Amino acid sequence: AAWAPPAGAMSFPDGFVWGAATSAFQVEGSTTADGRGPSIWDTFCAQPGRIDDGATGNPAADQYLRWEQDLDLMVGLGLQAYRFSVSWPRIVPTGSGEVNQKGVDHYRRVVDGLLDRGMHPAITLYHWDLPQPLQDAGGWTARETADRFGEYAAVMFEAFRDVDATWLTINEPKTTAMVGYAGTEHAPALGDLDAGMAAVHHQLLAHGRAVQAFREVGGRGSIGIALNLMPVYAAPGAETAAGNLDAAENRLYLDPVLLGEYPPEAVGPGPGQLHADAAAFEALVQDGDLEVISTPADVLAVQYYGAAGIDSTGAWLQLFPPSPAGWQQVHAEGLYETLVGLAADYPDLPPLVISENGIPDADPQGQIEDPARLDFLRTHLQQAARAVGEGVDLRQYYAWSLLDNFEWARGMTQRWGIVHVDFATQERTPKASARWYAEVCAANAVPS
Ligand code: GBH
Repeated sequence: AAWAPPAGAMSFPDGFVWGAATSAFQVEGSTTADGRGPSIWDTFCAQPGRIDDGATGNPAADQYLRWEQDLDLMVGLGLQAYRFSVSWPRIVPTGSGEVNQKGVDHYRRVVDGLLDRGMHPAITLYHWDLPQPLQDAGGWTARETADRFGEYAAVMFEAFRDVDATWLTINEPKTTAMVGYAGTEHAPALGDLDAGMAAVHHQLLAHGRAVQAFREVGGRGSIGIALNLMPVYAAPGAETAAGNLDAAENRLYLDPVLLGEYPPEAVGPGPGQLHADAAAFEALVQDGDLEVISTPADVLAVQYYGAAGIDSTGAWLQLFPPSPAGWQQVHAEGLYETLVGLAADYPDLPPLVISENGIPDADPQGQIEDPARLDFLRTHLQQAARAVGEGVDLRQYYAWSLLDNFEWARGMTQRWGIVHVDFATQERTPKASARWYAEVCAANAVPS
């Protein structure tokens, strides 16, 4: 029989941390302020036709100027943590060399503002806004970019050595590699699968270098990578294809980080595999790289949006209801399966964080009453609680997103916030889901 939630509330363990997430390019605006250099997303947005409504990173949700008000907004909702990302081109405007102190100072104010309000900072170092000069030198196809990331990460760890933060190194290396390098929907839109495979390896290497730098600096708090995971469901007779797709979508990132090896099934000519040049991929991996990538981290951050289905030919199937984001198949139980599957498959699994989970508004014009989002959050949190009840060590949860914001190629036409933003005035209004989520934070439980 299908699992059903209990009649009463589902509690989370004492000390569980409740928050919401954003990323720099999606909310900050002020893209030339205080010495910020250009990023690949500034370049991409300037190319006609890339962004549905022609939006750019300016002003987005204007958080570079409105950060203090947004911190107060979160306090008002009873949030205990804020996951934001640091814009690399604010810290190192050319991607290498000189550090821009004004950029560091901005995030110092934000972090101190969080601490003053009793909130926990979760700081992502890379959420897709690569400094353009590094892209000009090959971007993530170039091994040197991992070195540059390690240097930038060390700058941040030094500057925030005193802070008990949750550091997340790279946000969704899969998306950058497969949508930005192999594909063309995201910057830098190379459309080259071999470039995508290089971007996989070099981002993971960058993650490992950052973990090493964190240990060398002796930073407080914890560190890990943020991976978007997707349970794969097989049509009858499609078990091999489903295993391949799981390797390509999930284990290609999990196994090197947690086990120090790449899954051989990820790349090949078969259904569900990445049809890339396996020998070329192997040639990227130098002696010692997998040891660096698997440097033990403190947390694994999971971003969960939905599930995938596949048939024996490798065709993707729509097995679950689509969200207003066409790519998203809503399947709350898949979150439970993902969490317990991680615990079962990886013996040295560190504590887990859900660093993103959410759904867009049904109405692209925006809405305050958002019953579908409330239902999405409720059912996913019930599945998270179910996994915790079975022994999964889950410590933190972040809704995506705190605010309506710049949704990449969808521009401002797809709204993911639990808080509505009127982009004409930048006025913030909590949606029904935010008011409900405030109850969750206060009770440390999902109400029945
Ligand atoms: C997250 O990625 C991101 O971390 C976050 O920044 C983003 O706002 C959020 O999702 C909502 O989208 O353009 O048709 O090629 C989730 C995984 C992978 C989903 C890339 C969208 C692009 C689809 N994303 N995918 S398409």
